[in-house]
Amino acid sequence: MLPQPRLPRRAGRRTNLALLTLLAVAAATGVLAYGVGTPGPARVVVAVHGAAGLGLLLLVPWKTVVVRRAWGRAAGTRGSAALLGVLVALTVVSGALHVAGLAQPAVLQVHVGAAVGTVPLLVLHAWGRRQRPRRTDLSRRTLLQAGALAAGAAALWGAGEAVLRVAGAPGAGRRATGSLERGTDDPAAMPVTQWFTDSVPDGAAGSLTVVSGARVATLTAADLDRGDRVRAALDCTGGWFAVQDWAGVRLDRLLAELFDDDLPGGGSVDVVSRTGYRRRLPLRDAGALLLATSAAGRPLSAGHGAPVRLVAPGRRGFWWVKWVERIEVVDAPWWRQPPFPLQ
Ligand SMILES: Nc1nc2c(c(=O)[nH]1)N[C@H]1C(S)=C(S)[C@@H](COP(=O)(O)O)O[C@H]1N2
Ligand SMILES: [Mo]
Repeated sequence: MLPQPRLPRRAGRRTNLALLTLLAVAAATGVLAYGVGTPGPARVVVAVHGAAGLGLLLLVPWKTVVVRRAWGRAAGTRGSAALLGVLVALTVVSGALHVAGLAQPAVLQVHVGAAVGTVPLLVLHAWGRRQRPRRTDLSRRTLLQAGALAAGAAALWGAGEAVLRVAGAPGAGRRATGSLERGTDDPAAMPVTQWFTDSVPDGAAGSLTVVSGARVATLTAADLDRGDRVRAALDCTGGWFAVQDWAGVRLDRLLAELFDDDLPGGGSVDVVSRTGYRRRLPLRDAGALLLATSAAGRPLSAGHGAPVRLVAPGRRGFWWVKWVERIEVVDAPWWRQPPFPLQ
């Protein structure tokens, strides 16, 4: 029998709470990273996500002691605890590979898959070892330690970024969202991606129906070639982006023409695909949205949404509805929809 390491129980408790906090921050910023598309906020979210993940590494020496001490007593939960450890390690390693720009695009799917698998195991693991809050949790000493951990995590993240730059890793040129460039100004080289279970529809597209209240207009794709242009990045949560010159008609302009400027001040607009895939956006954003029929001067390909797709600058790719068949002005607020598409 090995002698028990003579550590105060508190040390293990603080390590575990710190790990739980970092994992919670990593999970929250991971979900948030899918939602943000504008460079400023995206940079912050992605940096905090990276630092939280790397911060886990700083706690490995302490966690090793905690695990060694508990291993003998935890026969019943060893299997799930070990699996949790493996999944967390896999999440961190695949995240680092993604950041380095290696093994794309599969490595980001591994990262997200392993992270999602971690959640139920972590909840069970932490619940089985739940702790009452203590007054010392907010002591000066604890706060200083938390600050030191945060500073260490930030330093590790900064060092990682510097190494990528010096090494000239493919990931050094990432966008603020973390995505890598693929197919800018060359739509044929841009990946064709669906969100979840959707697929490229076959058969010819019909007309486009635009609805506001009782009024209905029916258009063909040719009606949308108005020469409105925008240069914008399509940035997929799968980890790539491409900047294109998109052309078609601005949504505010089209709606004003069709409905003689008689539009509600608030409300939203539902953009629905031929496949049933849909997103709801605030009507006040219509001036920044484009119904695009071409990219880089060429008509859209079938995979990229022909004959017409939504271009939503500053929003992640899942907002850029392809194969648009119906546009409807509705009173409901834009957030009354699932936060991510369901198909
Ligand atoms: N109808 C429909 N539109 C869609 C999707 C989808 O699955 N179905 N996927 C979205 C996602 S997640 C992205 S990243 C872009 C990808 O566009 P691309 O295939 O032209 O590159 O389309 C968006 N529009
Ligand atoms: Mo995407």
